[in-house]
Amino acid sequence: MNLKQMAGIEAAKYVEDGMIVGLGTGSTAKFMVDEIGRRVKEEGLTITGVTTSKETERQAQALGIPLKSIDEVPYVDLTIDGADEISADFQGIKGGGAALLFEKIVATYSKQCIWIVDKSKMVNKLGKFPLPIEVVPYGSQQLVHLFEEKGYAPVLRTTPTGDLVVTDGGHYIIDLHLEVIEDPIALGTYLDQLVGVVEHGLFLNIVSTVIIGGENGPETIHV
Ligand code: ABF
Repeated sequence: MNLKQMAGIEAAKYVEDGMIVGLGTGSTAKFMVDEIGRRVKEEGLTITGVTTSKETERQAQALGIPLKSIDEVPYVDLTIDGADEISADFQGIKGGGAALLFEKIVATYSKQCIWIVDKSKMVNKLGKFPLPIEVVPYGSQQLVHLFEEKGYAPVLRTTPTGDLVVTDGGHYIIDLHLEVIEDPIALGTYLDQLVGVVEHGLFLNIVSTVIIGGENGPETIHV
């Protein structure tokens, strides 16, 4: 079995009847959503899904998972999502899939967050994975210049055909190549106050459980 699939299936076991469940985005989350769809169809699992991207919305709809928007539910019981990097102290970088804004919104209103990964995502310190920053298109070049002056090696994210990536929220993504982030809290605070930055991919003090797919089976860590 694919290690991402293993983590996705293991995480789906935490979903119980009646839950409002945040459904993440990315290749690992896809396996989780497929498993929840199987349980809905085969076991009669009754949940309400809240998706984190149009991509996941399409997948969940095709599987017959009942959906509501984040603004139609009082809260989310459990959000299950992927991650790009998880540090030794369980901070995360997300946004490789350009869905970080809606992912962070749904995670923020979730009682519990589970991240599902394979072991390649587990690192000592964050930063090897380029840090995604979601920015308003108007002024994005000014932010690129600002990040260049900071030595953050910014790159406006483009599609394989060279067009600028536009997120579900209508924004651009600037990826920062930092190599190592010594103080994610301080960096997050700095990024939060920049005019034109909508959100960043540092997911700090958010996750409650990490499930890692591995050759010897899934490893579950309660943070
Ligand atoms: C999503 O999961 C994104 O935030 C992140 O980029 C992605 C991880 O990608 P994958 O599961 O495809 O490795 O939540």
